[in-house]
Amino acid sequence: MEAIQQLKPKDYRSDIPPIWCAGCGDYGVLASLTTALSVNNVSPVDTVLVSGIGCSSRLPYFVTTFGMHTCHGRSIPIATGIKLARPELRVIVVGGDGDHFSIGGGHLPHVARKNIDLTLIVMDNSIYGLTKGQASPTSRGGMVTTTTPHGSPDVPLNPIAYALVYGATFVAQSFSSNTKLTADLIGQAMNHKGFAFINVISPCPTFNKLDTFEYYKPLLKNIDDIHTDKGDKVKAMSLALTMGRESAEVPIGLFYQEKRPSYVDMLTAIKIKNKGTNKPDLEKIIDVFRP
Ligand SMILES: Cc1ncc(C[n+]2csc(CCOP(=O)(O)OP(=O)(O)O)c2C)c(N)n1
Ligand code: SF4
Repeated sequence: MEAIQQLKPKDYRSDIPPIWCAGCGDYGVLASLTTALSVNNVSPVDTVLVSGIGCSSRLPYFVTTFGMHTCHGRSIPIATGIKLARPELRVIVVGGDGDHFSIGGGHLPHVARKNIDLTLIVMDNSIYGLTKGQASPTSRGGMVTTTTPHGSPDVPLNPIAYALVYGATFVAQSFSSNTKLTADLIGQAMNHKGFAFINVISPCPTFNKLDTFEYYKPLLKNIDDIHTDKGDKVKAMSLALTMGRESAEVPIGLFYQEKRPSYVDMLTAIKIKNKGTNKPDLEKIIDVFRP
């Protein structure tokens, strides 16, 4: 990647102003992302932000990197294609809990277990914001929404446990107004080899009147105070299962990190091993998808 003169966070902001509601948690994620890009001296022209559809998925418009606003629930396969065709690019996926745990939920297990070199930032507001307040997979049991007028009968999905069980090699959680922690985690995730998942609890004050800033603030707990061995997956899972959002404490920080060859590393190793043999040439197969 080309070396660039260190840009300031504001230099990563495009001239398109966000159209999120006043007080939306997504502003904190945008601020954290531009800080992380600046601190890590990321070149905007070597970076692609890929999103699906949702309020949160508008984020690529507000940043000067390349961006793709794709289809609801399909940002992960599109981002995977970009990374395989252009492994030298940094690929960051952003979107909502609906995008990634509902319609796109089928992609998360596979991007995690294959350890594809992407950073996924979920802006988790436990509601469908863009479509005005339907229940999402992380909505609490009993929550009244436009699609659950009698209260949601469903058990909410646990994003951290989900990412851990499918083999993600970097799993973290943050809170949108804690921009210092969120920027730090995004930086670590971008520098991680393989698939990195960050669930950022990002309140939607317009349509979710339960999961508010005021509700969460007293519950948030720095995970480093109780969990220091980030390679201990059993402890990470136990924390994820016992400290959910409706419990007394909600841990934020890095839950788990593992070193495992990334998908791009594995493909490169196969290409080297098979060079000059009669095995199919992976480069030629991938070439079909290159512009
Ligand atoms: C295939 C398809 N199905 C449904 C929709 C309608 N739709 C757009 S965004 C959305 C959910 C948005 O919720 P989320 O992904 O959590 O993002 P948020 O708006 O809360 O940031 C839905 C159902 C769509 N655009 N495309
Ligand atoms: S509807 Fe909710 S998620 Fe969407 S911009 Fe407004 S506050 Fe944010």
